[in-house]
Amino acid sequence: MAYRKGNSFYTYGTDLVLTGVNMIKRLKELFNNLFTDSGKDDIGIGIYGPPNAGKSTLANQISKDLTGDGMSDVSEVPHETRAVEKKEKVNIEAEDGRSLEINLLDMPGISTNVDFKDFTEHGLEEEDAKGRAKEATKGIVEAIKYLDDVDACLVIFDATEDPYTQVNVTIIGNLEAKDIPILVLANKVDLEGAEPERVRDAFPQHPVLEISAKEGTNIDKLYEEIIERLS
Ligand SMILES: Nc1nc2c(ncn2[C@@H]2O[C@H](COP(=O)(O)OP(=O)(O)OP(=O)(O)O)[C@@H](O)[C@H]2O)c(=O)[nH]1
Ligand SMILES: [Mg+2]
Repeated sequence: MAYRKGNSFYTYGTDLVLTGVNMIKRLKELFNNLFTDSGKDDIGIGIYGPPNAGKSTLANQISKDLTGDGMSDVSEVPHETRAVEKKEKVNIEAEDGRSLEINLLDMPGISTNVDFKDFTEHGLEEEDAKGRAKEATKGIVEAIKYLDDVDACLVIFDATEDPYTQVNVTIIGNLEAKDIPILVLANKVDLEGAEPERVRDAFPQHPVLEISAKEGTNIDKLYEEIIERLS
């Protein structure tokens, strides 16, 4: 069963690389004060990553495949998911007959700062953009709090983008510090510019699976890996 291996308490201190304004202080406190042992039985698998990496597309792909229903809205506008989306009792089966019941948690995208101008660029009115930015900031805090409740994580990156970002390194670093099992997913390999090997090079300490959440590529392999590595 995929439970946290340690109950350690980490002071992440000055190395926390988020660089936003007041949010940074808040994020530091959250990371530093997460308790680990929740004593629950369900296996919670969180989908973490930066905005637009394809977390919700993947959550929908898995949820539709295994339950018949979708679970999240998908959009090219960043921070579409601004509150944690849950799908409970999703039964994953491997080809050899092994199975695992999980609660799937689609997280808001983690970012260092949220600028409402990122949304006006996508055509939102200024007032709506400011509201979205506020909600997105809350969503990031919620996603970090949920580190307390997840037993394992899928960390998903857009393989067409530079994997060596502060956000990506911070996500991975904090999951490692809390001994949460990780499977890294290099997504969007259907796109011509995808370079999944760069994701592998950036995080050689973790297994990396190449997927296209949109097209469902390697999703069966993902089920095998979840059962193999995260259960
Ligand atoms: N080509 C391609 N596009 C993808 C893939 N996965 C997601 N996308 C697109 O990437 C954009 C963002 O997808 P989402 O699933 O909303 O991303 P997210 O990580 O949930 O984003 P936030 O909720 O904003 O953090 C959408 O336009 C998707 O259609 C993929 O495997 N291939
Ligand atoms: Mg989303």
